[in-house]
Amino acid sequence: MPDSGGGGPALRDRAAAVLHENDAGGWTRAAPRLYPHQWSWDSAFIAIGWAHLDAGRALTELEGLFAAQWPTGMVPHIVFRAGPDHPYFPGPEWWDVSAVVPSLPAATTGICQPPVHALAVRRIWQLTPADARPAIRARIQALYPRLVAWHRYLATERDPEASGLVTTYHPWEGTDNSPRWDRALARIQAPDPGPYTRLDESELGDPSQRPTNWDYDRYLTLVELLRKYRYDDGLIYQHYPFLIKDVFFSAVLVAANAALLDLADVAGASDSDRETLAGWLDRGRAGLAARFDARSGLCADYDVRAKEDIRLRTFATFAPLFARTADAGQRDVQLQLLDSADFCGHPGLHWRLLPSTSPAEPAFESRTYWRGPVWPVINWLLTEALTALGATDRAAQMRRESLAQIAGNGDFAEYYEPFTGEHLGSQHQSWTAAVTLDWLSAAS
Ligand code: 2M8
Repeated sequence: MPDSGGGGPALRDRAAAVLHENDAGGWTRAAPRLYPHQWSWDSAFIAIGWAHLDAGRALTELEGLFAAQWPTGMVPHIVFRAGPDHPYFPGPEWWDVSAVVPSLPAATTGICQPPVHALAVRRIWQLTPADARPAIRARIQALYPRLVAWHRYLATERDPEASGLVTTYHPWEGTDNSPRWDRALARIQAPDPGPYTRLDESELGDPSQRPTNWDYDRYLTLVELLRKYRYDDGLIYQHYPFLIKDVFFSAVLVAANAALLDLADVAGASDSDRETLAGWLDRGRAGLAARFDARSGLCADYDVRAKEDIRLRTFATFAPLFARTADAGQRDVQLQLLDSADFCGHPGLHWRLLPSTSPAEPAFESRTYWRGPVWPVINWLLTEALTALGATDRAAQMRRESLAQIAGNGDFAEYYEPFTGEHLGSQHQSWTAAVTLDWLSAAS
């Protein structure tokens, strides 16, 4: 009998049903109502879920996303695919991308999200049945150059210093209202995006879980500035106020470069691509090592504009683990920190899972989005990393507790209150269902 974390086969069926329910025909809504379009890193996790049901459908998810890749190589954070019956704020008019990139098949935003996509392609290939391999291999070969171009964009335009660290331009490039961005947002001069009406608060029914209007004023002001600089990375680097060397984003890129190297034979990658990927991988690891403090065990983001470290205890602290560090010293210090009272060893936690912000941080808020709650996708990335690092017992425990947390009720919540385990945010969140499918199969 598979260890299904308390959910049994029924949990698998329910997770699969969420993906089918959110399937809009070749692409999957991130959530049925709150997030009705195609989101970039959601799609990558979603493809991992689809891979357990249908490898071809999984690849279609990514092919559709990469069809909206920009000429720079950037994969946009949202592809606006849902029609007018599915409102979302802010919509395409706020980004006005067609003025700059007229050739795209659909409207998109002008920023990006962590590059989980190569991890998804590797999982799809691992799960492809033998008889489907020739067809799937051909499709991976076609997609591979686009993945390399995406990583090249991150390694060059988003890292003009060649530091190995990706510069992010906006809180929406992953973890919206994380306290990691508070000081940088507070420095934005005269934020005034003009009048706007948010939809998320009424959609969710509990505004206290969402970013505040103070946050949204700044998010939208940043969008206006990006539009003003016509999404030109050079101009943004010269003039724009929000530039962060994001260690979590950078760690995902390291893991994704390793995944592309793993796929190199399948994809028939050239020697030059292999060399380039290996170079980015080494540089990424060195960049993270430079942000790591062996005494505290913390890995810190860096605010390029303010020239200051962002020393906060959040999930991003564990960037070296997420990047599957090859340095045993870093690994051991971080594994200890992970189970310390500041993180998973906090006595009040309902499950021993990594919260988005440490309960010991003054900015911690247990019910508010990226300021405290547990996010299954982050814990999925961590279980993958722990497994790769040989901490297999800890990974298995995290997987079991994650499944138990999700199985508590059939809603596949977006995020979870760390002390009570309460299910929060959107329901039927696609990426929660997707990682459930992956964890269940690992447990069998
Ligand atoms: C959240 O972000 C969107 C904006 O992109 C929002 O708050 O409206 C974040 O959790 C983000 O990481 C995620 O990709 C997105 C869709 O699940 O929702």
